[in-house]
Amino acid sequence: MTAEGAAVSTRTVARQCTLCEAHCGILVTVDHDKVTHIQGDPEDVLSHGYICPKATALAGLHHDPERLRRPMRRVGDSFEEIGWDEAFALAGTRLRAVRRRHGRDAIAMYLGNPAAHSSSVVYGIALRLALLTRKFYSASSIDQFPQEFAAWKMFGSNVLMPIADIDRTDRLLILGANPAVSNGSVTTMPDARRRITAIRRRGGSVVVVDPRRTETARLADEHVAVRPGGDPYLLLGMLHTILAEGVRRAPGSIPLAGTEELAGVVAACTPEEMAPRAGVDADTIRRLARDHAAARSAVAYARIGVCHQVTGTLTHWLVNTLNAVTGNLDRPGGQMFSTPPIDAARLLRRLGSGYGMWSSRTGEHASFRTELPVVGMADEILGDGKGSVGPVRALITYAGNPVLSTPQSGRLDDALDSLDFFVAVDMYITETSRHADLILPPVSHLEREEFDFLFPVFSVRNNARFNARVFEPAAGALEDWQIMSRLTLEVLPLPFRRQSTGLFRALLDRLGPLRLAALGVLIGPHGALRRGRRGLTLGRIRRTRGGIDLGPLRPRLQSLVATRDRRVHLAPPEFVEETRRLLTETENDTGEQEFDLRLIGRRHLRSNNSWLHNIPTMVKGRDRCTVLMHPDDAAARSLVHGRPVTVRSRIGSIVVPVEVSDEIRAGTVAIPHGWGHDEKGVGWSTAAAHPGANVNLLHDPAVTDTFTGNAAVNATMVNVAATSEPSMPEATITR
Ligand SMILES: Nc1nc2c(c(=O)[nH]1)N[C@H]1C(S)=C(S)[C@@H](COP(=O)(O)OP(=O)(O)OC[C@H]3O[C@@H](n4cnc5c(=O)[nH]c(N)nc54)[C@H](O)[C@@H]3O)O[C@H]1N2
Ligand SMILES: Nc1nc2c(c(=O)[nH]1)N[C@H]1C(S)=C(S)[C@@H](COP(=O)(O)OP(=O)(O)OC[C@H]3O[C@@H](n4cnc5c(=O)[nH]c(N)nc54)[C@H](O)[C@@H]3O)O[C@H]1N2
Ligand code: SF4
Ligand SMILES: [Mo]
Repeated sequence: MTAEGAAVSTRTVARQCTLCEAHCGILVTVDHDKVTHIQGDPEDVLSHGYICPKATALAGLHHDPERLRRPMRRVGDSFEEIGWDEAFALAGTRLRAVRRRHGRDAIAMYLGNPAAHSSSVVYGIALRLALLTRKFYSASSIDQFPQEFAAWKMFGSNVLMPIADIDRTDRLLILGANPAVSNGSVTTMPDARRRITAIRRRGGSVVVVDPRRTETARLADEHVAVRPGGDPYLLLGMLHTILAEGVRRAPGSIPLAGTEELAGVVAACTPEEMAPRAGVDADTIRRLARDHAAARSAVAYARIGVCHQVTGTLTHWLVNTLNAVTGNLDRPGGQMFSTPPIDAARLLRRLGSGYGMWSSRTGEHASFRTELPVVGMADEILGDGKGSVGPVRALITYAGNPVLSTPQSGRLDDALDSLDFFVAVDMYITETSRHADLILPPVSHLEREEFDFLFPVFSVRNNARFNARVFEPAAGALEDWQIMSRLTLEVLPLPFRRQSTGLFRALLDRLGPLRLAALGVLIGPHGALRRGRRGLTLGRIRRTRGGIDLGPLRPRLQSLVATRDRRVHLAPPEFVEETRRLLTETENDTGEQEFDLRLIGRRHLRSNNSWLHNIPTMVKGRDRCTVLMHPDDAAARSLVHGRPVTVRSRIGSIVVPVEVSDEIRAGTVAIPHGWGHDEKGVGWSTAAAHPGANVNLLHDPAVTDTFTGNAAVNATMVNVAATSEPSMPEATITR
């Protein structure tokens, strides 16, 4: 599309922002080869013109001189540019040597968050399959593993994570999510603020359960300042009240199994019993239950705040169960499943969960989804004499910065240096990739042309949108999928390697994610193969500016459910057993009086996990890597707003400014993740000038969700004291 009336050199391209799950539609205006403006696309069928401040960072990223454009090979303490052919040959030789000497499990792979935001991810999975390694990790094990595990046990497949139909609900109960900032996750809701406000405007109500009075809580009718980790008790108390008053089933929905067992376990969970554990009074628990049951439609939606708890899986089970027993499962305004153009959930639901197929070398963690929890990655590399397999000797990271993103007791730095070979597929020299022997940078997000496989599955409305290229890739530049495909060829056990590589390469180059997407759309539920001439093709989606709206979510669990008896399981035995065990546990006494505050996380509108801090507009203004603390807690420690403090846990300590505010529950403190850019040798100077501190140095990798090994970074006990650290300037914090 070319803007009318503008000079010929100016053009505007409609595409999506691929920085977070919301995937908002954007209009990118370019003058010659420079982005001059990015705005929301009012014609986008999902985001209707909304964007957050991060969207403009796409321009900063594209033009960032520090973004890598050529492969970099380590020489001593620095890097030098090399050609692609040389780079892949080097990767191939070194990876194959490691495999020959130490076996296939000696090569590990970490797949990071941004990989999921590009259809290139399917080629990442191909590489993973070609490696045949059991040491595979991803951001999912510091993210939604608990949600997937609960879905597997209840609906028969981990891919069947229900989403909140917030555009039609009459009552929204949010636990441990801050969509006003995150714009939704595993429920894609661009412009969450407007969508949440709309619930109230149409006469519905919104309740936010969160230890912090968040940006979302400020939009709600009610904020319930739960104790961190208190959610399962709150939900058990609510279920006790509801079951005493009778289970409802969504009309036309599939049978629910296990209601009696469920009633058995919640019988003892009176609101009075649960109140002290939840940190919420009994009357509130009872009222929240009755309001949820009485609403015309209602949906409980929980996300990262509760995933990052030792009770992550249990809480997501209780959330789904609360929706089911109030007749809100698979029903408009409740918890639903999408019907996306590429029906990934339907295609993948029979694959099995890969739970317990193998375990970590220490035996501590079982595989899930055929991967191991990332909290154990440093251990796996460093080895420790325990375990039956040798340590990991080589690593491939793809779009990940685990040094900042994952708790590894601060040992990942050392672990990465001890590897025989490390290749990072990343466009920056980060806290992680600075340890690599080879860095392979993909094109910038604006040089990609693709069709998203994943997030339409989690959208609040069915839709099909194409992502157009703003710039042609620079000469010789490669997309992630091309890098993945070349690495795959290098590690495949090909006969006559030299001769056959050319042939396979030509084949893979011809395929590509776009061709796969075209096929997926064609055979999908809206595709031309099923719907005839009115049906979708990739070409039609591509030609439709702003995408195609495919209507509201439709009840479809009956056709998706993958349990053997085709019923929804409300009382999986292992969840019931774990609940009984928790209920007999006396108050969480860690025996560590020394650590008297509970540390949780928080996200900010201008941050995106570990990697937007090199864009000046994303770090300007106030210091955001602060420890947020209640005035009573600050006063008890004589701490002054804005001054540096030392936050210490059992395993580490960091120095950050203290931010005093009554928006956080007393006894709780919050620090954002993704900071700590002051490591030697990183290639992002703006980030390094606004370093913040790495909160994951405080979190204990041994503290995980009981069922999945997902990192439980909202369950860490810390203490906070004034520091005399001389290097720390006093921060300006404006509110
Ligand atoms: N304490 C604490 N830790 C957390 C969290 C928390 O709440 N608290 N949240 C967790 C969550 S939910 C997540 S998802 C993880 C995320 O953690 P990671 O998986 O490490 O993901 P990012 O931090 O987003 O890192 C992205 C890296 O990918 C690179 N990159 C960006 N785009 C591309 C691309 O298109 N291609 C390639 N090849 N590289 C790219 C960036 O330069 C950056 O180095 O962090 C987790 N860590
Ligand atoms: N701006 C921005 N947007 C993002 C990201 C980002 O880094 N920045 N990251 C993206 C990613 S990878 C993800 S996974 C999503 C996450 O999306 P959200 O789940 O919405 O993430 P958070 O904003 O971290 O919200 C978690 C909330 O849980 C609360 N919490 C902590 N502990 C508990 C507890 O025990 N109980 C309850 N009830 N609440 C608790 C925290 O106070 C916080 O408000 O966001 C995505 N969007
Ligand atoms: S919410 Fe912001 S970062 Fe996320 S897709 Fe929309 S514009 Fe991009
Ligand atoms: Mo995430």
